[in-house]
Amino acid sequence: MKLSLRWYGPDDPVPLQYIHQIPGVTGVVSSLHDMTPDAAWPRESIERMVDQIAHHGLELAAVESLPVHEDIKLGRTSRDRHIDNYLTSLENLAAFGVTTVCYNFMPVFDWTRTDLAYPLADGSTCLRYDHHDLSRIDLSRGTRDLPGWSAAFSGKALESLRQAYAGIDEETLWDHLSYFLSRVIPEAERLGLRLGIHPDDPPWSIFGLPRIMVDGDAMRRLIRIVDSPSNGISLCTGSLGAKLGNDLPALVDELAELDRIVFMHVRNIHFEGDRSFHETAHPTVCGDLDILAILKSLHKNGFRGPLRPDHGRMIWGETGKPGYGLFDRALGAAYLHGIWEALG
Ligand code: DNO
Repeated sequence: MKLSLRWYGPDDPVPLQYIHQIPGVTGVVSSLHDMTPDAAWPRESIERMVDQIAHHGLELAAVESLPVHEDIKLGRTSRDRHIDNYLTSLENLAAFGVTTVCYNFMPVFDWTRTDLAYPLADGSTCLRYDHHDLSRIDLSRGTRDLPGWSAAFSGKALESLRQAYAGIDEETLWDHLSYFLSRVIPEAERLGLRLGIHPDDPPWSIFGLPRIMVDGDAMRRLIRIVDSPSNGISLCTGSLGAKLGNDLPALVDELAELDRIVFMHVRNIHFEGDRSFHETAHPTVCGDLDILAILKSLHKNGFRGPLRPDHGRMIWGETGKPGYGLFDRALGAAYLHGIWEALG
């Protein structure tokens, strides 16, 4: 596997130089964060990103993410234009040696939490989700009260998006995903790229919006839509693991054997109750997911893709982007590297 860290580009408070100093880390995963999903990614911008990363002795191990325009998820008539842009971006990425691209198909909201600095007994803070707290958030004035999304949507903009989704149930969303994949995957295959869908985080409906990438059955259905090694999964243990009943070591074993895991996000969580959890440090002993068993499943099946420690806590007084500070993710990377080395 290729041990990597997420890097948010030149504005990330964690510099590439520090990432390069973490033992075993050979790459970063990144994106062009100043692009909007309306336009194709220009070659010059991709080249600049790749060069900057290479300049610090690292490789761009995956693009996370190449966002899917909302009109594609909504199945609007403009979707073909946006898919054309997507194909141009893929072609431009392939021209600079990118092989792995992560995306998601979550309506309106990407990952969502109700607390970005939940205090733990040891004085560190972490990300927490509680469905009861989420359901009490009033969206009529936009996302100002939704942690991490405060500036994203005005009340009006959000209302019109929610109305657009009112007629879209899970099956319709699957249709829209199938349409997208049937156009994009053959091109990706031709370009030597592997696309990996990120599971929905959390893996259940929020704010009445449909969410479909929630469990093993959804992953199995996804890979059958277009049967190609380019149609894969960015398997995030913390996202899928939040749903009780998702047996991660078994699922990872099954999907890795089929060679459909193209990218791994590894993090641990502690269940608090029904649709309620908080994130913990990465080791198995710190949370409710068996991280060692998950890595064993990957190793057994010869996983060679990028793998990154996902969200860390804030420790040692660090401040920064919630989930994406340096210290706890670096500890996570060292832990994952150690396991991999021990597996031989
Ligand atoms: C959260 C991340 C997600 C992920 C996207 C992929 O920390 O895992 O934001 O990048 O869902 O499209």
